[in-house]
Amino acid sequence: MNALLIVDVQNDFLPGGALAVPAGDQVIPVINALQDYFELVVATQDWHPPNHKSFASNHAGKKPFDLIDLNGLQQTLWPDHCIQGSWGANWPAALNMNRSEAVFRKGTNPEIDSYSAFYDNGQRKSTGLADYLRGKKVTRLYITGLCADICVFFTALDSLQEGFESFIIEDATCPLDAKDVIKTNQAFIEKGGKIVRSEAII
Ligand code: VGL
Ligand code: ZN
Repeated sequence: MNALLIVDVQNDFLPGGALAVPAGDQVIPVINALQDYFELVVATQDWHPPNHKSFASNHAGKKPFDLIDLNGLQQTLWPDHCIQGSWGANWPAALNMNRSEAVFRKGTNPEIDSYSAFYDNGQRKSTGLADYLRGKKVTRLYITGLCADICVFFTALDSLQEGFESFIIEDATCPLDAKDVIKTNQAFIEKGGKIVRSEAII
């Protein structure tokens, strides 16, 4: 069984949002079109409390994109984004969310960030996504969304580790940093992942 995963397609990651991905809105029509080709669609939502320690604003003297040690893990500091219940955390109006059978929220613990849809950044706590997918007899996971070089990438690595045949649909993702995504895609391929384009599915 194949499943489509929509990672963090939220207002704050789109042009006009707090942590905007350049041209991030271009993934929306592609993701909308892809959903017709999957029996199961699932989404994730970055969902931070206002005191989340990945926010530069919660560290005196720090600014966005500074690096710190957060409870033993290297942490990039971000502008405040995807605050629980805010406009920025919400879905863009143009995204079809009717097909998503479940939404897995992540980044809720203020002490640790959570890029992957499966685990927090310390691999300490599971979101339950892997068991949910196994319960639905999913064997192949097709990953879309934002940002290609961060949450999509870490989700894709964990998907491989959880034993799913794992695909990133390249034109249904968009990077925060165009240089980084070349390296992250390469790392994904080296671990056995596959990069495809939506034309191969639609
Ligand atoms: C993300 C940075 C911080 C993402 C989430 O969805 O890629 N990036 N929080
Ligand atoms: Zn975040």
